[in-house]
Amino acid sequence: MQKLSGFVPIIGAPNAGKSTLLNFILGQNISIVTPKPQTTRNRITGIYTKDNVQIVFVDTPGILDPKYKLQQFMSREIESSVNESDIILLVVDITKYERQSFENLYNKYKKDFASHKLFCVLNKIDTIRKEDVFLVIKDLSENFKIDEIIPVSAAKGFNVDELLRTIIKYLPENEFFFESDVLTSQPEKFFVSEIIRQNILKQFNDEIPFSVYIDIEEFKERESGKDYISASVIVERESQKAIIIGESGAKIKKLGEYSRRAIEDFLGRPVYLELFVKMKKDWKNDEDFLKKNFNKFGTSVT
Ligand SMILES: Nc1nc2c(ncn2[C@@H]2O[C@H](COP(=O)(O)OP(=O)(O)OP(=O)(O)O)[C@@H](O)[C@H]2O)c(=O)[nH]1
Ligand SMILES: [Mg+2]
Repeated sequence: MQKLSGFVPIIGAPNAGKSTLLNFILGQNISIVTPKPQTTRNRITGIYTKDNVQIVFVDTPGILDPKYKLQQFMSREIESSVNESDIILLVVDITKYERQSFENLYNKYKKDFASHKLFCVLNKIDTIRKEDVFLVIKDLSENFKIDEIIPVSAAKGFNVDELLRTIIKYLPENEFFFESDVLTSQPEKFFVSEIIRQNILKQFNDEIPFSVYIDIEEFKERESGKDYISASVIVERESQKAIIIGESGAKIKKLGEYSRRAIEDFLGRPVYLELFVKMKKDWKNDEDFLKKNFNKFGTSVT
């Protein structure tokens, strides 16, 4: 049978449910999800292979107007993913749909949308009435050039099979880009750093999760005994160090325990995790730091 395959970036506003959708399609939590916007920072490849079909999904950070350098780097992840795509999935949180904000977002990528197939995925339909879903579909189809509009619930998995069937209809004939059993092109190190960041997003509030960069300094697989992982939690101000550490080290201890358990679940083997807290002043605006570190663990698409 002729093989069909293509690149399908998943883009949309922060918190729309892009990573949830990718995880549901793959049946594995490869992209971290939290209730906080700006959870995803890098593009993350998730490869769906079935029979003669391979869809290379690329989860991306939420679309925003960059206010600091880290956000510029995050925005470039979206641009490069969109450039290399066959079909673009624009995910919209239907509960927040509003014509004007959709139009602003649409205009930002208008050129890319005009030169690619565009699907609008209306997510979170589990939380609103059917009549309201139809109203949004009507508004979008009357006012924007969109190839397909597909309502889903990524969290519950409603209608995701229909989304997959429709993507497959549009896929070009192509050889596969990856071996059939490969799920992602990011290395284990990247996922380890993301799991620690996810636990920081869960345990800390305000600016802390957004001020943190996780560096995996050592990752040693050991034939006998547990793997050894040492990671630095890099903050941007001295005062944030004490917050991460907590009274008598209580906070960092909890962070270490929760992260270790989640890393062990992900890797399927026991690990020894050591965490250090370091400060790199204002790293979010430090071009050199970001150039060196932002894509350190290899998040390029191929
Ligand atoms: N009710 C409901 N909640 C959802 C659905 N999909 C995602 N969510 C929730 O929405 C929140 C954000 O989900 P994410 O998948 O992290 O969203 P994202 O678009 O990847 O966000 P960023 O990475 O920050 O851009 C989480 O709390 C999810 O559980 C859905 O279909 N229904
Ligand atoms: Mg995300």
